[in-house]
Amino acid sequence: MLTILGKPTSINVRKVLWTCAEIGVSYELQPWGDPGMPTSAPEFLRWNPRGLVPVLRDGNETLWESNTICRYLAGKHGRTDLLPSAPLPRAHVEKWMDWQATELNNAWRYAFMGLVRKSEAHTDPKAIAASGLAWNQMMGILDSRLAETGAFVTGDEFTVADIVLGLSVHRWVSTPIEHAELPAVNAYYERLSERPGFVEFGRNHAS
Ligand SMILES: N[C@@H](CCC(=O)N[C@@H](CS)C(=O)NCC(=O)O)C(=O)O
Repeated sequence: MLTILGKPTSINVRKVLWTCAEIGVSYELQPWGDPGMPTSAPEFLRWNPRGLVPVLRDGNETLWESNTICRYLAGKHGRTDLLPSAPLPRAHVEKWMDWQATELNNAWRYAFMGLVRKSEAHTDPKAIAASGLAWNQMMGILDSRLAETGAFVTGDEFTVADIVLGLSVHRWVSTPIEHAELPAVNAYYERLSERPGFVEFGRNHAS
């Protein structure tokens, strides 16, 4: 039995929950990060020294980093549609996931923390505007790619890259910045909404 550690409101936990839904694998969910289950607890830090969710426990093994967990689950269950085994198609999936975790995430953080989380450390209007601009620019890169494929980020097939990017697109759509006109991203959002996992773990959440 798999155990997923992490509150289901977390976007990174929801990547893993959506992946499990696509694969059809069952799990126990322990909502670490919710009140009364702090990720700073010594017990939790033994599983992830960064004190962040999600963490996956599979038997005696422990994994952290959401994108890695999604790839592990696809690989473990032989889902070569979600994560190709051939080196080049697989590298393209990994490329978009790495881009999501680094460039895209760095762009949205300030605007999202200020506008949605109402963080007192993120109230500078200039920094919010700069983050919104950088976020739209990153989403423009995704829009160009989706306009080429007319389907999913690596081509005709839905992969784990679309899970992590789909949740990022939902965050962009649901954050009150001035949104760039990105028709291929909007079409992608509707295409992903045909998948129950995206509706449950993405679209139905506030951000
Ligand atoms: N790079 C990590 C980031 C994980 C992360 O930032 N998790 C947040 C929630 S989305 C967290 O654990 N925050 C501390 C907490 O909620 O207690 C991953 O992708 O797994």
